[in-house]
This record gives sequence, C-alpha cells and structure tokens, in this order.
Amino acid sequence: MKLYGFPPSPNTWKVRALAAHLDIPLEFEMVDLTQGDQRTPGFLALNPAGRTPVLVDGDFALWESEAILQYLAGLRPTPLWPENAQMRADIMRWQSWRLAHWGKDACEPLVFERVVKRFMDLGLPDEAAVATAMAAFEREATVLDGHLATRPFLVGDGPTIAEFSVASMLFMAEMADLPLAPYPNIRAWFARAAALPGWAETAPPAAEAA
Ligand SMILES: N[C@@H](CCC(=O)N[C@@H](CS)C(=O)NCC(=O)O)C(=O)O
Repeated sequence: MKLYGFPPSPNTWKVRALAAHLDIPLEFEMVDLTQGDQRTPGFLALNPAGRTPVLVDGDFALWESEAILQYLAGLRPTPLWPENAQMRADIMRWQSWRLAHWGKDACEPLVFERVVKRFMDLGLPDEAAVATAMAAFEREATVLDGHLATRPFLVGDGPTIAEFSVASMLFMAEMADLPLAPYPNIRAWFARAAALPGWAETAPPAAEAA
C-alpha cells in the first residue's frame, strides 16, 4: 500500500501513525503542498479534490483521512476499531465532530492563521478570523473536556482510532498557540494519546525537534 501525503500535516501524520501502530507497512510518497504538487494532473487523477492524504491499495484509491483510518483499522481485527455497532458509531461520532467542528471551526483556522500563513509567507493573521476560531475553540474544547472528565479515552476503556483522529490537531498546539490551559482533562488525555506507539516513529522533522 502507498500513502501520498505531506508529513507536517496532521491529516497525513495521523494516518502514518496509525499504520505504524498497527504494523502495516506503507510506502510513502511526498506531495509537497508548498510546491503545488497537489494540483498536478497525476495527483488529481488520484484525488480530484487535490487534497492529501490519499491511500492507494491496488486499484483502490481512497481520500479523506478519516475514511483511511477506518480502512486501515478494518484490515485485521484490532481493539482500535471494535466489532461492535455502538462502539463504531461512537467512534464515528468523534471522527465526525473532529471533521465538522473541532478541526474545521476551531483548530484548523488557528493553525492556518498563525502557522501556515507565516510558513508560506501569506501575510499577517486575520484577527477577525482568529477571534471567530477562538470562540469556536472555547465552545468545542468545553465539550471535549467535559466528555473526558470521567473517562480516560474517547470511546470505551481503551484507545481507538478516535484518539488518532481527534488528538492529531493538538500536536500543533504549541506552534498555533491553541489555548489549552483551561482544559486539564484534554491535556491529560492528549498526553495519553500522544504516548501511543506510532506517533513518535512517524513524527515530521519539526515535531521531532519540538
Ligand atoms: N477532510 C480532508 C482534509 C484534507 C486536507 O485539507 N488536506 C490538506 C493538508 S492538511 C491539503 O492537502 N491541502 C491542499 C490544498 O488544499 O491545496 C481529510 O481529512 O483528508
């Protein structure tokens, strides 16, 4: 299997981390987003949306990183993706929340305004966009912190692919100045999630240095 991705992106990193955790070998091909590799005809043939990561398994090309997590975890039995309809729906709930709210409304705009813009020389942060994202962060982090007040992991008693999904953005917390101080349960859970085997082995160079 081959993964096309951009190592510093949390969406690529979480997929590589899960594959390493599950001992699934992945050939890796760099799609350099800073050079526009995602808009080449070859890459658009794999993902017409022009986004990373993309997993290719034989003639099956799969884009959208949350679907890729489920696919990898479904290749062989693992407690990270239990064969139980309610637990799978519960995991999917957190993956959906991560996509629609935690990522899209809160973490991603802060990472874009405070990290990507600086890195790509795109100008100063848009303070109105930062304020909107900070309000979303407070709203969503309150939900996550409350959920984690009475349990060590998002679903059930042990880690699942929900940890790989939701925790991935928080590796950017320091760089993007994500305001985690008021949320002790998130910080304790993130320490547990980040200690899972897989992340360290696949860390992008900047994260290793951090
Ligand atoms: N919902 C998608 C988001 C993918 C995405 O936005 N990838 C970014 C990197 S984090 C990308 O490739 N952006 C390139 C572009 O928009 O030109 C997923 O989870 O895979």
